[in-house]
Amino acid sequence: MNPNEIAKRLRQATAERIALPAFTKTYPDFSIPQAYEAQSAGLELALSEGHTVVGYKMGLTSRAKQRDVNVFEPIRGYLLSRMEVLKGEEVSTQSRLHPRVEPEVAVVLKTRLAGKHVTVRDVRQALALVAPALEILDSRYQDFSFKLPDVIADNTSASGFMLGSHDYLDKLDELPLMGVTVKLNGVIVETGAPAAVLGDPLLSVVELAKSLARENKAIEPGMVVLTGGITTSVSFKSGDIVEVVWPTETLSFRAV
Ligand code: OOG
Ligand code: MG
Repeated sequence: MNPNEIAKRLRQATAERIALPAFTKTYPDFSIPQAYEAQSAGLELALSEGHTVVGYKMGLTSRAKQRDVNVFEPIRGYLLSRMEVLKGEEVSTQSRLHPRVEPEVAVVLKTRLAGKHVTVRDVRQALALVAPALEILDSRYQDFSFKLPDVIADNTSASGFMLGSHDYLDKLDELPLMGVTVKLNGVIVETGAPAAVLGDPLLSVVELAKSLARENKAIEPGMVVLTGGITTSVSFKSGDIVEVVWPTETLSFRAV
């Protein structure tokens, strides 16, 4: 399978809101390296359309998420500026296929983080901000059903993200066991803590740096990194009120 062709079909599925069957159904040999090539080709398409990269995301870094999609290996994707949803903004379901939301910890770096030998200490030194966050997912595949190469090619289902305004940089030791809940129309539907993400979400940043190093890329200063869903993702539809409740801040939106 040609990575450019895959990227184009995923782009079209996003634009026309028509879900695709997973590529691995037709091409069982679709490999992980080919999938990252397709992801890069998709990024090139986005850049050629004038979009800009504002960061990266890790996925499938918690057991809950791995079970969610039956894929048991962390993956990486990129974040575009247009994906950011500001606090108070509504989230469109019209422009998405089958959106879901999940609570995450986000970090912003002040210095470059590169190479395959990055440690948690390096990550701590590079941190500018540690923020409560949520991610909006939208798989471009039918029934949200895919295998590892499919979801990598599909930029790990990335569709949106919201960052809180609180900074947990001086609470790094407490962060792993800080509770978070997800409420749908006022009802708690998921509860979790950042420790679900590899024991400490900063380890997810280490994994990201290592994964990028394989492509001679780095996490650049100012970039946002989503460290991965803490709980199972929650589907939402137009009219729903979604709240991700952190100890000091609630991130919420109305879906329209
Ligand atoms: C795959 C994306 C995974 C995460 O945080 O684990 C992800 C999916 O669930 O569609 O973003
Ligand atoms: Mg996620």
